[in-house]
Amino acid sequence: MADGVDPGEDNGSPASEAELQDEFLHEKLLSEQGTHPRMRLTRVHVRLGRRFFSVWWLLGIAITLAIALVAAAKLYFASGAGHQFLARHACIPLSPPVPAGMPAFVRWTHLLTFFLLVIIVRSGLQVLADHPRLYTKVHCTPGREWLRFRGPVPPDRVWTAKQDTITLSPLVGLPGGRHTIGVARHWHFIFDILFVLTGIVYAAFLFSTPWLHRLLPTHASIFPAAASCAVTYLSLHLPRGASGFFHYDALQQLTYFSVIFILAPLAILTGLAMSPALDNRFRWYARLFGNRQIARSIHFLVMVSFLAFFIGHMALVALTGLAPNLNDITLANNHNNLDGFAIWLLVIALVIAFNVWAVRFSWTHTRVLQRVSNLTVGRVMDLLFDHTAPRVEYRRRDISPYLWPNHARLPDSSPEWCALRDEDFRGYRLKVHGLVENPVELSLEQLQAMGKQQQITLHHCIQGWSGIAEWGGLPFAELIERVRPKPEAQWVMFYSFAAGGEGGDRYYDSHSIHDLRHPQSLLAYEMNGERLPILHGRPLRLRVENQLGFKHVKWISEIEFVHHFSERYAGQGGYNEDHEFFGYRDEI
Ligand SMILES: Nc1nc2c(c(=O)[nH]1)N[C@H]1C(S)=C(S)[C@@H](COP(=O)(O)O)O[C@H]1N2
Ligand SMILES: [Mo]
Repeated sequence: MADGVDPGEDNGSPASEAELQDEFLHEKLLSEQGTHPRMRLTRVHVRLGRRFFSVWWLLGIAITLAIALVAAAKLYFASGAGHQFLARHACIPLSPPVPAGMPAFVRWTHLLTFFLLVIIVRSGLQVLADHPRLYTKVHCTPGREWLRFRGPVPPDRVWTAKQDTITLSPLVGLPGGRHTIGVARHWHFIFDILFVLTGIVYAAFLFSTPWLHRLLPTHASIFPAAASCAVTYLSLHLPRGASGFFHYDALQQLTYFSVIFILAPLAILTGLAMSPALDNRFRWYARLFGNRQIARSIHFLVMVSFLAFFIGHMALVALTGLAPNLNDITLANNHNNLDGFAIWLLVIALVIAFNVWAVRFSWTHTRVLQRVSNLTVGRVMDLLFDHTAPRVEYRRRDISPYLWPNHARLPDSSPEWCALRDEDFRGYRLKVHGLVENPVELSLEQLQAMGKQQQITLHHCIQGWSGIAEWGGLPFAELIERVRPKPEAQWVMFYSFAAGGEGGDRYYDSHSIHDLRHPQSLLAYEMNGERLPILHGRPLRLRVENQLGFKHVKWISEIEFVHHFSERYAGQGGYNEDHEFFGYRDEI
């Protein structure tokens, strides 16, 4: 180790990569599965006012409503007024005729999108399971969520966000089995990139062919026509002349238009609105949706809409002529044979096989997945966010009434930290060493004397919750100036007094010097105008506002300047990167 200091010395020897993979597979997969509850539909509750209701009630209400709607539509359909309306506004066909047969780009992107969305939705559910609550306020106060997938937060003890996670069956979540947001995010983001690329290819073709006119509503008459379709469908009729998918009816056209031009972009835009780098640079962005948690809720509701669309779409494909419809979307003909059906079955089988493989691969080749993600998703983040120094600040009255505490372990199993705590951190010395000209050991008083900055900022946890707090501390740039990094120093390691997990290594993480020079990168010793609470990192913690929360090391014991983070421990950049396979940079 550089300068003869072994950052792992007080926590046993650093684990090798192979050991970590092993430990993860056998120990964690099996043990943690038992400690977090499995998601159950019976535990899903919505809040109305102050009370939470089971979603089964909602389902009951929805079914009742649907029956009432069908009854009303049937009455209207049979009435004179209904008759007139339906005659005046024909449901079919609105889209102009184009040469028969689906173009190849539609057929291929359609299949590909289906495949990609299966992965995106399954891994997205896995991400949601890591913080199974949805909010309308950016604060995430327990009890104020509008939807939750597990019981209330226990009021009588410290309850960390990590404890709050649930697990999913591998049938539902990718990878499923245990809570693992790190692995899920790799699938989610790699496939997001493929989804966006598919969308770009699709759009390029769409806008250069007459096919566009089948989707783009160009006349206001589409709305009464779509209403006419809705009455027809709701009264359990099929529009006359419904020839499957050669001629879109008005409602069909509007629905496809909405899925492609509203839902898909909204999924991407609300996904981006959860990024700390984006939110903390451009306040207006998350505000487009209200706030970051509303964006997260919309992101979830978009997924629900995709699922609802999928079900309705499949039902109508089947009802309006399964065989010709499937021929149309696969082979561009509407013959009445089973060729298209066979292809469709094959596609389903391939998608299932891929998912089975993906679940296995997630646990047998987790490092490979992480590396692929670092090389793709990481590069995209470089491109999008490398130059965005965070700068958004909130007002005092925006401060969250509650900030989730989050950690696997408090530092109270470190005798060193306990001794310091017992004498109120008077003997605390922050060691700053490694590739620097001027290694130092600084007391809290010395750190405070070096400068103080206060900032009210939004914290983004990788799990999904957020919160606003005021932080006071030393701008990291001041420390950089003091210790004078050598030219080869590019990264800085932060080591905590607290263990990262049940056994072994202490918590640590790394940041590029570039990020640490941002004006909002702080070594914080105050929170909300008071001494930093023990729960939130006393005596010293990090704030690096363009990065996710797990990179804000709490209870800092020492700081080491290195050439590259790969020189430490398993080499992925931090405790979570090594043990939980997180990305080494997470600005989204
Ligand atoms: N030492 C240590 N620091 C840590 C963690 C941890 O487990 N150990 N958790 C991180 C995570 S995941 C988050 S979201 C933030 C939470 O900070 P808070 O508890 O002050 O809200 O701390 C980060 N710092
Ligand atoms: Mo976190």
